[in-house]
Amino acid sequence: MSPTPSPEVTANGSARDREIIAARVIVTCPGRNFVTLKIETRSGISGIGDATLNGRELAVAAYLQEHVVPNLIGRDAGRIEDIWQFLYRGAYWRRGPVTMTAIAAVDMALWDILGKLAGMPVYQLLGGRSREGALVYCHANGRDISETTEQVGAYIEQGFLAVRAQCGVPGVKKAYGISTAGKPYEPAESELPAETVWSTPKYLEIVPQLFERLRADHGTGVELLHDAHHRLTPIEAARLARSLEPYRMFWLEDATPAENQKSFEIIRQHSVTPLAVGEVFNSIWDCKHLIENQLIDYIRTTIVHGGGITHLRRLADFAALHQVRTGFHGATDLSPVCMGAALHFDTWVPNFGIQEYMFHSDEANEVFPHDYYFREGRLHCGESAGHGVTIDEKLAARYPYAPKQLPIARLEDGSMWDW
Ligand code: CS2
Ligand code: MG
Repeated sequence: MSPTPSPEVTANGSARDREIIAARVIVTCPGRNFVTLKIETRSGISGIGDATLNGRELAVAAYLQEHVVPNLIGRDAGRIEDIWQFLYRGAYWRRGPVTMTAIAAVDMALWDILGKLAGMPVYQLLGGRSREGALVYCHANGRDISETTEQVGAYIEQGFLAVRAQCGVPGVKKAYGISTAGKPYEPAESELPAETVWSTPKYLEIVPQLFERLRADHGTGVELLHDAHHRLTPIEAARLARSLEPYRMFWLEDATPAENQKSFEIIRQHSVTPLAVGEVFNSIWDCKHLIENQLIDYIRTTIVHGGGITHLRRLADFAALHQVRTGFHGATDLSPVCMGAALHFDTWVPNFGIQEYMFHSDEANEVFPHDYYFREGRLHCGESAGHGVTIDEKLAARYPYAPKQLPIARLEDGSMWDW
């Protein structure tokens, strides 16, 4: 009879140390809803992963609670790849935002645990530093061009090297991306979707004027970005991209809905404005055609919605073959846990482009203590083992879930449109 193999003892402890003994889903609402998965191992080391899907938080929480957590208990937390394959191929109904966000939360927590077991920051586990800090962009917006250019100026003063600019659209009551006076921008404002009205002709009128003014006010040194937020048809997107060429955009984002990846060929035929897409994607299959035909310049799919570090590593390597760079989504509705994991990825990934950085509320930063920090236009991950973000569960419990959904958009004639 062959001797039972003794549990491997490796640099990251023994299989027994790494055995998953508990996992729990934490829903909290410090300023906005966040879902976090915490995985505990027999060694006492635990890790956390972000599982927040804006407006669908409880769908992911239930998926984790009912279909993932029971499958984790007893597994070796060091078998990150095998657990990813189990959760992806074992789901049968594979892919989709809920499933891939749940898998991402497990994956982030397991990389966090591995880092702690090995005594290394996650970027080191991935292959080490490729840069000192990740170039970030923040969000400037205003009810009109003057308010917006003023906010862009203020961010440049604060040391930002790249700024996304969105402004109100005359004749459109609630244009995308404009904060309500004095409050940070948070689109999921109501229990049921708020109805907004959209007009592409009015929008296409004002956007080139906005960026003409921004270049006139702030020169060519600052990187300028804009998010069309899935609102345009391909030919309208081509028109906007071409009209922005004189202002040298860093990127035009979500120019047209990307289910039909081929439609980006129309934009490419008409303009050299760089294109970014992918915050709503959840796997490499959503962007394979876009990347291999170089129809985009930046892929926005990030750790929390794209199946975690394990899948994003594959996606980023595939993108690198086609000279496409990363431009991770980083809105307030992705928790500081995702930001922490993303920054370790940004620090390692060779084809890094830029990282979105929308500021979390003070309450959120207190619930999720972290060691990343902003300096001279870049975000720097910390050197602590793991991804450098923790959760204060006592404090989290003080912020109960508050049902909120994202708005919808209709055209002026009432036709349903893309928000
Ligand atoms: C936006 C997001 O940051 C962005 O680029 O597209 O704020 C998006 O509207 C939200 O993440 C939706 O929850
Ligand atoms: Mg966007």
